[in-house]
Amino acid sequence: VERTPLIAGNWKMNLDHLQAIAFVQKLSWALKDARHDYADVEVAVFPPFTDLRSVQTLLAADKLSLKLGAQDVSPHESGAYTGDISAQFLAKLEAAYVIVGHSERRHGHGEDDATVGAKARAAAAAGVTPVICVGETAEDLAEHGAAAIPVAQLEAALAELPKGAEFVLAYEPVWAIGSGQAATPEQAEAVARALREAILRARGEEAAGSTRILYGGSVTSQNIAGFMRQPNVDGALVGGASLKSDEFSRIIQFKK
Ligand code: G2H
Repeated sequence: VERTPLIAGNWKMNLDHLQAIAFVQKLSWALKDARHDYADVEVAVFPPFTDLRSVQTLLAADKLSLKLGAQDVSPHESGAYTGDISAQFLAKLEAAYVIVGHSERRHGHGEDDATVGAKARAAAAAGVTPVICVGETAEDLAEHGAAAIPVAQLEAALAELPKGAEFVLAYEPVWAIGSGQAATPEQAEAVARALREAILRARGEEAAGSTRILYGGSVTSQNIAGFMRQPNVDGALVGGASLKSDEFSRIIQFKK
């Protein structure tokens, strides 16, 4: 099966809307220069909520096929949920993707598997593809090995997500996030393979063949190619290195 690689830039809580406009303009110039080098790669940026409208306007005016994503979403449709953002609002802003269950939300905001699953379901219902994040901590790794916790997190999320709903999976070992210590391509591949087998069990052959599995955790232009060479790794969720337009455009132009 051919899966279009996805390179996703998770800005986290960086770049206000004015900085975002300047950044996306710089990125689009860099990508226009490099156009032929990444024709078969899908690229998405995930700015803070307050930037989405500005970035959407820029992207709509641009001929580039940069996609827009959000970093989180409410599990609820609408109503008395102070501070929440509805998936329908994201859909109206033409957000193609939304990250759910990033470890910084699981650990910093107490999000459990059921909440992550409910967020994925709300996103899918609004037509926004959830990017479901899973990953083990250093303690999990020592105790259970690499794949057990990510697979359990995936299965719990899929229990909430209707059959047939499209999703992207991001494997982000917590020990590799923002640490400068990325997993090796072989480590990423081993867990990605286990995750694809779990998709096969839960969703069948078509979903297992078509679902993209990203690696995330200290991805840079120096290590991207090694991940992209792995048969079960279909892209990357990039944090720190997505905040520099030159570096991010080098990542997008990875050469296997
Ligand atoms: C993992 C990743 C992006 P970084 O959180 O989701 O961040 O590339 O900074 O490790």
